[in-house]
Amino acid sequence: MNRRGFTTGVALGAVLMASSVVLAEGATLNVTVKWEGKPYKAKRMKNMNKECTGFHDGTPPRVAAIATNDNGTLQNVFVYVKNAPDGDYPLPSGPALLDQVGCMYVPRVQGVRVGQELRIRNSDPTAHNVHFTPKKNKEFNKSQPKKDLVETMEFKRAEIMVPVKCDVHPWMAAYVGAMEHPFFGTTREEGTAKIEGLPGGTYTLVAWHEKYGEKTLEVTVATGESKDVSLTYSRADKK
Ligand SMILES: [Cu+2]
Repeated sequence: MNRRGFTTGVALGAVLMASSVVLAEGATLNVTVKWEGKPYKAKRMKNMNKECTGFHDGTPPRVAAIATNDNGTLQNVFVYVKNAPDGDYPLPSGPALLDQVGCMYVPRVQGVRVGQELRIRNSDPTAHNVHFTPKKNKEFNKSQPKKDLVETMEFKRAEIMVPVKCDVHPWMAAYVGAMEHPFFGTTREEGTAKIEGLPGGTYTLVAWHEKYGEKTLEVTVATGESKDVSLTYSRADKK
């Protein structure tokens, strides 16, 4: 390596180290999204066609829009810090994935970074049509006629949330949040999301659910602190 290349390498290493130090020293928010009341038992889908029902051993799956967990939490809630400071936050090293499995989107709700590659895969032996209907980004509408086909896209602007639908199967729905910063997460089977590397400060934490809308929480954290916070939804929140 020539002298110039070596210098560049050292400089780049220093920058990478500096950013990881900032992330390591930042605050952590351990977010739990609670569900108040009885667990929600979704009905089985009535409108799933025969071919797709066949991918589920002939029994249609439950409607996926509202899913509660046995530990009293709610799934598929996108949580994010609203007023995060501007920064040059590195993108994740790998792409995000929106899969189509059994004529359902997996995951149903997720966040990706602006400029991050989002792969859209058809894991079903049938045709899907992936249709993003954003307001601030460009519309994306592509058919995926065969199993294992992969399309890629990326968002140019931050947008919460971008609906995704399949023009072949009207029950299919997904929501993708495009974020300028890494301070977000989505609740799954544990009902929790971890936000790490947040600079100390006072923030508005926002929770978004497709049927129950938004909740907000003011949170103050110090650099290096790890804080447990929670937001609570109930049936009364239905939009
Ligand atoms: Cu489809």
